[in-house]
Amino acid sequence: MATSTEVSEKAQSGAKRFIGGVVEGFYGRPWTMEQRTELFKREQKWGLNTYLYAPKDDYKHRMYWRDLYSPEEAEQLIALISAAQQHNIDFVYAISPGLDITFSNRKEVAALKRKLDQVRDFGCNSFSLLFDDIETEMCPADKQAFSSFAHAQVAITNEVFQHLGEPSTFLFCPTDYCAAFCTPTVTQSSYLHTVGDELLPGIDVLWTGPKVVSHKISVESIEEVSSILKRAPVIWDNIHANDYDPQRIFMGPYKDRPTELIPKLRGVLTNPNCEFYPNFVAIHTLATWCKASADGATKDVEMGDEEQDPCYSPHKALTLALTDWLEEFLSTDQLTACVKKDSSDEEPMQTDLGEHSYVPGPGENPLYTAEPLTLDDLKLLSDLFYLPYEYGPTAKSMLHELDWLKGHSHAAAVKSDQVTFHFDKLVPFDPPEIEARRPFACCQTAEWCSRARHFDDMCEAVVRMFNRLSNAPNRRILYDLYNYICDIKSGVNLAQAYVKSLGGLGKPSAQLMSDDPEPWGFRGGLSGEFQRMLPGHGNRDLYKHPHKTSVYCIRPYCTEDKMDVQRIFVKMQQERQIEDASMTEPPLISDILSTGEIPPSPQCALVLEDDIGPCGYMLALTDAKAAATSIQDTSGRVLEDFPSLITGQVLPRVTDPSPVKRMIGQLLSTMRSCGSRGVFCMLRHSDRRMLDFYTESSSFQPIKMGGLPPDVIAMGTSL
Ligand code: GDL
Repeated sequence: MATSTEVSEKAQSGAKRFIGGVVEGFYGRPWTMEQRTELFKREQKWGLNTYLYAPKDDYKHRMYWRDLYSPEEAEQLIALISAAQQHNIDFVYAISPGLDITFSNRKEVAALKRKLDQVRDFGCNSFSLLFDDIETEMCPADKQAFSSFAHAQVAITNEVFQHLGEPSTFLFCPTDYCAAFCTPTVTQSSYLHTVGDELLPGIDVLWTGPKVVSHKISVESIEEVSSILKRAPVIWDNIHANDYDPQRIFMGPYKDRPTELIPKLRGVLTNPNCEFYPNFVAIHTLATWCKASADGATKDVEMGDEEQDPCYSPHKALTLALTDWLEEFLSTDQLTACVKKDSSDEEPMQTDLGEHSYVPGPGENPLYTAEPLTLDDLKLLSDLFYLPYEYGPTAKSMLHELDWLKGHSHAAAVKSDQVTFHFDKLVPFDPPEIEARRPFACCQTAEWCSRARHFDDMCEAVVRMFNRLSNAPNRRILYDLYNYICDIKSGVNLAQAYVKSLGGLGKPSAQLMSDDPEPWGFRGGLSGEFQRMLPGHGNRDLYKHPHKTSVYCIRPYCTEDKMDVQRIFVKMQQERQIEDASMTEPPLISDILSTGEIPPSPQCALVLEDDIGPCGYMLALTDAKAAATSIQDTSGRVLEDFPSLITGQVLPRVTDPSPVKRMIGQLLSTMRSCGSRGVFCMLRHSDRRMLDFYTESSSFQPIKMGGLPPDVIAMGTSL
């Protein structure tokens, strides 16, 4: 492991060393002095060099920023600063006066100086002024004194910086600390221009990237902001912060920040999870990242991924971190001392009790022996609680499989007594003895059963991981993780029971079905209730596709549906005309199916219903010749290759693409079994959604067809 000197030498672009470390900058319970001291040890061991003290909910850091520290508090801070020095960590003391400071009042400036002087007397040499998360409107007195909010902040920051003798580390956090906060843009932000032009050059600026919690930070974005700030920023990285969501914690690797950034930055400080111990991965992988450079020793990444960083592999950094973390999980030393000393009500695991250790006699219960935690368990843990915008590979695969099992279960998506199914492949994936192991063989296909078993195995692995974690000797890490792993275990259990019920494996447990469930039957409390009532469960940006919350029914079309189908057809036509008023729509061959002029072929019409009523349809003609000659003159060859015709529409309220794709698949299957060689459809270019449904659900490709209006496209697929 490289030392902090090595890191700074590699990353150094000018005279100053690269700032690499941790900012305790989250909302909620601050870390304890003992945890911070532990942090300094780790930072030193892993080659990081800085700790920024900025706990949002520490009274004297923000709310009561003017108040001096009491003698007891002073004693603690002095010890902490000295511990940081012992471990070669630069202790940066931050203060957040922005909630209520009057910048133009000299007494306020004096109060700020007095407070920082006190901390300087504790032995601290590095400081920071933070103006994040505050009201941007100035009070009347300040409006009179300063031409803008940025001018007020910069004036006080420069004055304090000089008052403290221009410390070599002095950080300023702007109110517009990410691109998303800049009005109108980074390059046109007058706030940032003022900071860039007026802030003294010895002061560094904190920046969280494109957003508060930035998914990716690109080199271009940093070049852009640096040119306005007239200095390279220090990234305050919220990638592992979890103070905004009590159900999430992040244990994936530091990621999506190319190492090319290192020479363009003044430093990176990670503002991680509120829970101290689960930050092992966040900090360890950041340290690995900081050590990477163009000629670095970590230049050893796997090939094949287009987004490869030649100097840093998140996957390898994660494995390194988890391997070290496993050791800590398995260590009892700090724990037993700590638990025995601090708490009488928390029973540590039975360890070595020396002479008094109990040995069961013959016929007595054997002692409980815990299975040891494995590296795979930690990999799974990290996968389940990965990063804010990404789940780890196993979690992704579980979601994908559950989605597939839901979508391909005819018990769930289609009323199986009304629609006939045709499956191409009925190949069992597992040998018969494994097939018979768990009775998923039910109303589903062999592929469904095989995938359901695989899903069940993945769920079981989560439960085993939970059990081994709960038995791991290091209780401090476990207690920090406990709520999260309990929560995921319950979530996984629910999904597991649901898949079993889809597979026809009996009803869910009586507890789940009870009219008077236990409180864990309605998890999430009031906040959970609100979330469930919102469209998409209130989640906006985690998934590319909208959430699938509606229950849809796909059923055969009957003559009573004619009016509804016409209504949906006309409504969608009107929607397109609203978007493009100049558009006139000559009828297409397929329109006569929608308007009811020609009835669909038997078994070739489906209606989609949600809880409001009919919301979509798919209709088909196995032999389209009659319809084709009645309206447009298609070349004979098209109808030879694609004798059948399909059409359909769905209302905009259907945000989930899967029922539409399923209807298309169902009709294609029916036409195939009727002996058709191919199917074509005709669409207007403006009908993007249907175009996507056809191309995504089956291999529909554009085909040449004579006599089509310019805004119309014909597509076909062979069966
Ligand atoms: C923020 C806060 C930070 C908080 C984080 C994540 C900065 C500069 N400030 O905006 O205290 O922990 O979001 O919620 O990031």
